[in-house]
Amino acid sequence: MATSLKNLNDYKKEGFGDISDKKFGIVVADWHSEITDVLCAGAIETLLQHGAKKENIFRNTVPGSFELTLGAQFLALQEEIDAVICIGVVIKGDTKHDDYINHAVANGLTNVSLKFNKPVSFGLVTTNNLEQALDRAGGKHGNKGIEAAAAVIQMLSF
Ligand code: RBF
Repeated sequence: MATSLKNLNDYKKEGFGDISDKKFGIVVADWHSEITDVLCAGAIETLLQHGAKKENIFRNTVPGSFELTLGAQFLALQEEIDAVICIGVVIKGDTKHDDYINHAVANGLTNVSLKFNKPVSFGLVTTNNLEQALDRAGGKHGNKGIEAAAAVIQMLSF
């Protein structure tokens, strides 16, 4: 699995604190699961590399990216969860569904983060086609799941 996760070193690690006792919720959308699974693996690997314990990482699945917000809220509501990582892939189609979903998720996750005062990351890959999404899930543009995990780690030591 690790070999498929590229650009592992492309984010800044300065200021990352100890996360060995932190608990992480991950919400993964089932749409385009062949891609969201790779993004999620990148996020989990990053957490482990920075010292998180396997038993403190809780992965949950939602049907599609639109449901990421409620999934994030369910997790953020749990006192023991310190941060939430959200993973989805929305690919543009013939209609404007992508616009509605993407804006709803961006606004929704911002609201959850502010409401619960916890880091909630936006690991939503929004692309024009499948190839662009694959490029961002272990392809030439790295793995955006890694960045989504790195973002919450950094915010935990804000
Ligand atoms: N969910 C995704 O995570 N990625 C998509 O690319 C995606 N495309 C969709 C396209 C259409 C036309 C519709 C109606 C839904 C799509 N969904 C997608 C599912 C959406 O996030 C949500 O799960 C469903 O609308 C049910 O609330």
